[in-house]
This record gives sequence, C-alpha cells and structure tokens, in this order.
Amino acid sequence: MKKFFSRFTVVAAVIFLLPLFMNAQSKKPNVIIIYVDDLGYGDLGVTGAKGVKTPNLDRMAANGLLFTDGHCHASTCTPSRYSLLTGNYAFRNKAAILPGDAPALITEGTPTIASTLKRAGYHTAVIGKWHLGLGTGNINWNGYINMGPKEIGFDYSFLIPATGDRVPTVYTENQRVVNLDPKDPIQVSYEKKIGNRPTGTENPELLKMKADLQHSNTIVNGVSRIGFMGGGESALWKDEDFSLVFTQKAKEYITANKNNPFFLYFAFQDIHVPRVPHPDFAGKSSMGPRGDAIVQMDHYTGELIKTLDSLGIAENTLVIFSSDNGPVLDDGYDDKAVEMLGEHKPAGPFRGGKYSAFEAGTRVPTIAYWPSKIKPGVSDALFTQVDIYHSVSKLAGIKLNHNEALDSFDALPVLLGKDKKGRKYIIEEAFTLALRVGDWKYIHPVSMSTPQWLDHKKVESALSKQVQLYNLKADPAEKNNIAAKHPKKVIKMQALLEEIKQG
Ligand code: NG6
Ligand code: CA
Repeated sequence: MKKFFSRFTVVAAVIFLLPLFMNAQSKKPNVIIIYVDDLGYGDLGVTGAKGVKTPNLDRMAANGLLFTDGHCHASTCTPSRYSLLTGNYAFRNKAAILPGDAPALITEGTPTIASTLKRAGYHTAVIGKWHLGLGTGNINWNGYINMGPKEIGFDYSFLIPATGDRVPTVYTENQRVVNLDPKDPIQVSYEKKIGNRPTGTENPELLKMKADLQHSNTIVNGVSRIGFMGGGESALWKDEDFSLVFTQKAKEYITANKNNPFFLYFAFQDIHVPRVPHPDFAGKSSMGPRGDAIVQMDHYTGELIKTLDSLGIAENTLVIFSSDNGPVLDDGYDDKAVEMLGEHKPAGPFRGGKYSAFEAGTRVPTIAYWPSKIKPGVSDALFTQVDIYHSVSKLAGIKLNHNEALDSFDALPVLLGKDKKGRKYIIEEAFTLALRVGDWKYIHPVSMSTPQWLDHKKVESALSKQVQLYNLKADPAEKNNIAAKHPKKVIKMQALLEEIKQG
C-alpha cells in the first residue's frame, strides 16, 4: 500500500508538474524594442552626456550590453523604421521622410518582424510614433484606416500617425482615431489651409514657441505644425502627455500578455520636435526642453523595465533600446536647444547627426538588456538594426521564408555578447549611401549639394561630389578625407557597395 502511494504520488506529480515544466522550458522569450526619436550617441549619461542625467538608462546599460558601434540604418526616421521592421534596406523601396497623410509604405503581404513573430506564436503590438504611412492614399481619418500595422502583422496598435510636428494631431488605436466625435470630422491637407484653426503664420502670438516657415501651419495646443487640420477637436493630443500615455498603454499591454510570448515595438515621440515635455520634467536638465525630454524618456524607459520586474518576466524578455537617427538641435522650433547646449556633445566624438552621412547620423545609443541571459558589458561589435529581424526570429525558433528580411543577417550572438566582431559591413543611408567595413568608411559622391533647409539647421550633410574615405580608428571625427591616398581601397569599397545594391 505504502509503495502504491509513493508510486502514485510520483506519477501524479509528473502528470501535474510536467506541463508546467514544459511550459517554462518552451516559453519563447518576449521581445521589446524601445525606440527613441533623434537620440544622439552622446545623449546618455553612460555615453558621456553633460547637462542631463539618465539614471535609468545608465542602469540598464550597466546591467546589459552597451554597444559602441551600434547603428540605425539611416539618418532619418522613415527609412530607419522601414529597415528595422522589414529587414530590408530602405533605398530598395526609396523610403524617405513621409508627409503626415502619406499612404502606407509597408503594404499588406510585406513580411515584417511582427508578421514573422506572429507566425511563431507571438502576440504583437506597436505603441508610439509610426511615421510609415497609413491607408491606401487619400486617407479618411474618420473611419477604419484600411492599411496600417494590422495588415502587416501587428495585433494591436496605439499610434501617433506620423510625427509630433505633423498633422493630424490625434492618436489612433487599432486604426481608428481615439475620442473622435463623428459630428466633428477630421480634415487634413498638406497643400492648403483647411478648417478654421489659426496658423502660426497668421497668429504667431498664440504660440508656445516660435517655428520656422515649414512648421507654421495649423496651431494645436499652442504649437504650430507642418500641414493643415480642421475638425477632430475632442481627439486632439496634448504633446506634454505623449510619453505618459504611451507608457500607460504599454504597461496595460505587457500586463495583459504576461503569460504568452509577445513582441512590443515601443516608439517614443521624445526627443523629436516639438519638444514639449510634461511640466513634471520641465527644468530637470540644464539644456532646456531638449534635455528635459531626455530626462522624461529616461524616466519612462525605467517605468517599462520596472513593469517587467514587477510582473516577474524580466528574465524572459529581451529588450533592445536604440534610436532612429542621430541628434539634431534646431529642427524647426525655437526651443533653445542650440543656446542651452553648454558642454554637452549630442553626437559624442562623432561628426554630423540627423540627416547626415557622417558617422553620427546613424551611430546611436544601443543597449541589449536581458537579465540572466546577457552578461553585462560593452561591445565594440559593428551592429545594425536591420539585423534585429533575423536575430529575433532565430530567438523565437522560427525559420525565415525566402521572401523575408532579405538584408537582415542573424546577429543574435552579437546581441547576446557572444560575437564581439559583428557585421563585416554595414550601409549607412542619408540622401547618399555610405559603407562601413571595419574601421573604414566610404561615402558615395552625389551631384546634389546640401539642400538649403539643412544648411539653415547647420547640419553637415556630408553630401559631396568628391569621393570620401575615412579611417575611423585614426580619425573618429571624419576630418581627413584620405580617398586620394587609398585608391585601391576606394575601388574595393565601391565594388562592394555596388554588389550590395544589386542584392
Ligand atoms: C523634416 C522636418 C523636421 C522633422 C523631419 C522628420 C525640416 C525643415 N522639417 O521635414 O522638423 O519633422 O522632417 O524627422 O527639417 S524624422 O525624425 O521623423 O525623420
Ligand atoms: Ca527621427
């Protein structure tokens, strides 16, 4: 009898506990991408920031893997996001900064990280800035937006459709404008004034901060925008609340999905213009709104990490933190980013920034964080966000189809800190193409010169009719063009670039 019981107990224990054990073993890790807008290499405490403190990100870096040579694909938003989500180089689809009413750039049937992870059993979401176009053209903001995240693999979406400085200034949730009163429909035009809201050009006295001509159309919440918008009064966002609202949505999403694998693409509006941080963060840096927006972003990144901790899922979640392009100070609004910069170097030791083919255009803060799986440290591996697609697919145990993520390589060992070298080459896209191979950097010549609007921002675009070649080890600030001294190197790099372009 005694023997029977003990055997019975063992069998019962196996029957009841095995599924639990199997579940723990087979549970695929969650993946979160935290994507900041316009954050420069030098904008974090851990990468040398002066005048702003980022304790949460410093902690995340200290407990994770901090990259010194991590890159977004391009030096502007839309192309970087396109490449991140599709695993394809943006130039293949001529992806460029989109207007706020542009049709969806990634259309139904195009594989994305989200659609692939969905196939692997993940629940998928995007929360935050989209800027990849919505709808199929001539968008109607007053009903279901019939092409967007859902059609390319995201189960849930909560978005600002384009950028903070572009109309329509409303949130969408699952492709419907939030809080819209059907009696007050939204109209949008990027050509002519529409609706009866004042514009920055007509009523500059109504503005919280002055703006350049491009940003002087419809005024909403005291900020003039790019583009005109009428109606939708009950749906208007308050810029001050962006990060709070997104983080609340993310917390709800993570909590609801804590028991199943999920993929969350969390895209801050911070620290893009207009920089209007919540009063809780005003004055928290010595750099004015740009620095305060960094403090705000740091705070809410910390909130996301705390959420994972409190739900007990941090050890089963890979978090990748990065930015969509390098830094810019004056991006159309007079928010004193230039005047209050002080000693701070937003691009760190690198040249250029947003819009530039110089290194700071794409070399951005990059952290891979996964307690228990990633050994804390610093990695000098060459890494591009284009590879996140392939890498997380590997992590999810799924094989890519022949049409998925064609430019994306498996960099999982790089993200986990096991491969210290990284990619053989990367492309940096910025109105022209640049190529990195080891310490060498080649910038392809173009006939176009720096557009006037970039000259006004004092951006060094690196656009030149001359071939440019730099050695970043000897010359991290790309001051000495040594193309003439290394003709063979130039020819080799041109040939490789051509080969990559052919695909
Ligand atoms: C530019 C806007 C700039 C910013 C950028 C997109 C000018 C004159 N205007 O057209 O303010 O909105 O588009 O930024 O430069 S991004 O980070 O989304 O690429
Ligand atoms: Ca950006």
